[in-house]
Amino acid sequence: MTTPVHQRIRIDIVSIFGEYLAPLRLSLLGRAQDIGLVEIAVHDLRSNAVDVHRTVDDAPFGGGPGMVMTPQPWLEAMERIVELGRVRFGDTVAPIVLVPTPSGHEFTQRTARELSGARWLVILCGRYEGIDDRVLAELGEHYDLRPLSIGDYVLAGGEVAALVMIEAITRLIPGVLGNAGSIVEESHANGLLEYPAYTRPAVWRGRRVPDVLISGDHAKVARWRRDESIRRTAARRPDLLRRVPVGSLDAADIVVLAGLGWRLGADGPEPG
Ligand code: JCQ
Repeated sequence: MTTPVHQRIRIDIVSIFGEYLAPLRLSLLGRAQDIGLVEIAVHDLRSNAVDVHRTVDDAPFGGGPGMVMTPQPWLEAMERIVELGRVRFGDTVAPIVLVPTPSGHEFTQRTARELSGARWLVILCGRYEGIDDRVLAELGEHYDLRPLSIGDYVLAGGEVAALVMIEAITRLIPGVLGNAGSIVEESHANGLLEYPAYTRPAVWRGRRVPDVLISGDHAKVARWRRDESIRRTAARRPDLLRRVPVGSLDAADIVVLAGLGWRLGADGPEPG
């Protein structure tokens, strides 16, 4: 996997609760905007509503609880955003449109890595029971549209999921994190969870840091960390361990797995 070459990334966000996105100004991302690495604009969906009450939702056809977000303001918001973007980009760049939703494809580190190479993202934050599906049908015919889920739970709206995606994506852009050397993808880079980390003091409340970490034997440290990653993944995320490519496991890994009651099947590690 090569690191994409970077120009500034533009992110347009549509929401009815722009205040939810205030944390985007803070910390690393705030600084990334100050130095021009990242440009973020928040757009109020309601400014595209047509009626005096600025309505953006309505009862679902077919009945049932809750409200559905009405289609027209979304399309107008998108048209305005694309018009503004054209001023900046001309016709050379097309946006990737992200829609946070519990019904989306899984957003993973791989997704973040791919999207960290994009020039222009538009994120549509829905609320209530979701957005009228014709919006997705329409946008899907004109743009690279990605309904994405950050996990199997339901939030009150897409804003927090948008914050999660933006943080995961932008921290991979060179310069955004500050220390380029520490853009390690840690957990999930090698398909295993990260090994445990320790710092001083070497003894704290009677708990000693594992001796191997103070031994100065770098090969032993690397082996210990690898073993701990495997142990931790088996205990906490057996689903991930099953998907580790057989070719990425060495003889010592297979011994550790055996000690945990895992064997090597044709499709990868298997418990029992
Ligand atoms: C995202 N995992 C959960 C909630 C409807 C677009 O329609 C809706 C969006 C949301 C917000 O997203 C989530 C979510 N990943 O709840 C309901």
